[in-house]
Amino acid sequence: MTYATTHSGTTPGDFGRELLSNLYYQRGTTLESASAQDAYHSLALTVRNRLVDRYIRTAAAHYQENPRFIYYLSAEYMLGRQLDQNLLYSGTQECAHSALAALGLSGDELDALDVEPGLGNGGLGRLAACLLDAMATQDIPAVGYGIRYDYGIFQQEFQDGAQVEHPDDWTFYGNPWEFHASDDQQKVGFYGHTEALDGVRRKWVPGEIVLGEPSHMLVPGYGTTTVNIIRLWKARASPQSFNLSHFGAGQYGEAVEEIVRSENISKVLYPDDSTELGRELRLKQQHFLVTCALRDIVRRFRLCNSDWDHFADKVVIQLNDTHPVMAIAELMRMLVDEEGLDWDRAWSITRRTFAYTCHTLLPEALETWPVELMRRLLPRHLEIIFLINHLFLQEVADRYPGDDAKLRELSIIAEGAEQRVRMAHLAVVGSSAVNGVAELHSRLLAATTLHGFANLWPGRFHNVTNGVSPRRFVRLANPRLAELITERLGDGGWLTDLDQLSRLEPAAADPEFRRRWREVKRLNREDLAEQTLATTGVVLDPDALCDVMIKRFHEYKRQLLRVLHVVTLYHRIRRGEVADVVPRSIVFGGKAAPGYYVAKRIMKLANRVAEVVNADPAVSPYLKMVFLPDYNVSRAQLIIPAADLSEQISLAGKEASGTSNMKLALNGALTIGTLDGANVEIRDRVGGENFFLFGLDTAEVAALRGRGYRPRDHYERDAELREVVDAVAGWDGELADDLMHRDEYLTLADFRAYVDCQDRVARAWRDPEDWTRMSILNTARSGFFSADRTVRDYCRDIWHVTPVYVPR
Ligand code: NBX
Repeated sequence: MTYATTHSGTTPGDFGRELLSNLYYQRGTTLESASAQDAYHSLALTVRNRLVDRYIRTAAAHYQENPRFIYYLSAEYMLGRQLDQNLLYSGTQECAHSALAALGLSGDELDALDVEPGLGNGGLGRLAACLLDAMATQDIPAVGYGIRYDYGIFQQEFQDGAQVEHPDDWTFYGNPWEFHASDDQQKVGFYGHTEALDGVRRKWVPGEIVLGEPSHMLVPGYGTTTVNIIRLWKARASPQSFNLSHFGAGQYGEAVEEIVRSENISKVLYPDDSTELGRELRLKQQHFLVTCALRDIVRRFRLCNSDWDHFADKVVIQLNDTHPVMAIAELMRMLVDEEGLDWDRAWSITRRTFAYTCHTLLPEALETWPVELMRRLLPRHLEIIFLINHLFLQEVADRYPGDDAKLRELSIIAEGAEQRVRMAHLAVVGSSAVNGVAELHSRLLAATTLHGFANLWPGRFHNVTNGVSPRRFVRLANPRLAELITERLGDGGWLTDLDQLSRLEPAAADPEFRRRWREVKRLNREDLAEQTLATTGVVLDPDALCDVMIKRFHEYKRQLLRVLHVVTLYHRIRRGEVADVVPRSIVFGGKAAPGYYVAKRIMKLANRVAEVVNADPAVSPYLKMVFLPDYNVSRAQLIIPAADLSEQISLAGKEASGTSNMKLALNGALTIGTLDGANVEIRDRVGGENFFLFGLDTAEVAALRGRGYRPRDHYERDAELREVVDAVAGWDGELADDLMHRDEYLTLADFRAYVDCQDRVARAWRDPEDWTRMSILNTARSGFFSADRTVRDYCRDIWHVTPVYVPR
């Protein structure tokens, strides 16, 4: 076998024979009697087999080199579908295609059975997946740790325009991509009490033990031999938990009660919802993840090392937001209580081991846990956190003598009616590096949200601008564009060296290249139109400007502003004022947290407006609007290649980075956006003349709030806005009322600038040659937004990890 990525060296004959063998021995059937699931699983196993050999070699090379490893801890991963990825990364796309055809199997039909593991909410989870992809591609020794939720992010459906959530039982037919390793089970304690040992050492006697059972999926690098893994933990009750005597007495519910309680821990992914925090099960999940991961990390460390003083040289643990931050207390507990290290030595190891990424600026999104809940659930961890805090506050007091306000500001424990543990503070205190996810975000973090810490430890604060996988979001999502780029650049090297896209710049001036670029976009819009028709019944015009807003529903992201503009266009068209109107397809995608009342109302409004717009024959030639249900990674791969315009319209200072902005720009969409998150860096790179900028910046937002913001003034001053808000009032009085009187996210303040900017977009669209030129330049200048660059930045500034090359 050979392991080159684009050509596996396998023939279709070999591939077909292996598929038949898997059908026979793994599924116990034959081609004649195989179900579609049988065929799909056998195909998946055949592809997976191509990666196993590379994985074994990777593990051997890592064992031999004993390198410094990056362990990525994240409660969420949005991996996307595995079949398309693994066919590409194993270089078997073409031979699988031929083999399936020869066997009379439909590749498309089997592809449709590949279920995407939706183990995350949005950007944070997808970033984790992109970083794993980039680490493997750059031969960085890494393991991702997460939770194997039985139910991923809910599936979204609309009933009367309202979001309805359905459970996502993603492994219902089994998951051919994972390997179970019940031998590596870990025990995780909860509740109980603590007892004195010597000095600061104490013994935790848990009141309940749950087992963590790992399975892993392969994370192949592209164009290299390395295959890393992501290890996901599932909660299992011990075999003794089944209560036989209850069962014998016919009490079936009671018989399995303990099993259910234990196994609920990994039952379901929490939909991000700031209003619903404080739930015991969520804290249990976090502790479960970090305990299993840390024990596994220590097990791996001990394979090649024995001295704790080398731990922080061999292990770096990246905390993806605050969700895994309990790991800091758990590592201290292991080192002090179990291993008998003295506190200072344990603290030095711990602090050097961890690094923390923050993904927000919203103070309300910073996670805190009630002290009383933690005392009950994790009594020893709480004691440790109090001791960490005590020692930390002494340091603060030395630095700011007599400054009680400083102590209150920085303390890990928030005082109030109810004491709470501030997880972000614990993260900063217990880590050697803290980073934001875009330049503006990192700057604002240090200036506002974590200001006090940045003053205390300026050297600890970094920026690492997010990036996305060009393999998934260009090569897999947009094969037509990838082919055109490869043809122009001579080879596919750009897929692992995205800066090479800059060599496309001269092509922007080449009319023939522009024609082909447009042709690719047009075909992609046709694909989107076809899928849209099939899933929603809405007919899109593949020649219309494809105007896309895809992201989680949140007020700060201002989907409402997008809707206000659509209503503006609707009114203009109805009045016959079409001078500045070009045919547009408005495409929405995104889920709202089930408990997020306002986001759900905005969503319903969007669906209502779509209904009105699409039903009006006078408007249809100019405007169509569709809300594609159940936005996920696979849907993203369909929508992004078709997009001409990327809506990145959050209120300045609210979006940490955004990553759909990067995916869309890379695929040649022009951005209409505010100076927020990574939009700033996108604009710097693609050039202000190729970017539609509008709206208040962070300084203007602060100034406006300082003066006292009165949304009603905008309503009264702007007749067109008045008409729009009045129309909204007819559909949803509560939303209109909020806009007029509160408008927390300054939607009305940015309305005029946004609508005028959209008029500039329309005028630009009227010149296809110039639009195409700008589109090509957006792609050519977006190489910086590769997750490979992000990983290199982490390696250089934070991880200090170097590649280990795995022989072919
Ligand atoms: O992380 C997102 C930010 O909003 C984006 O600006 C950023 O680009 C992205 C990657 O850095 N945050 C995010 O997706 N958060 C969550 O999904 C989330 C999940 C659970 C939770 C809180 C937030 N409890």
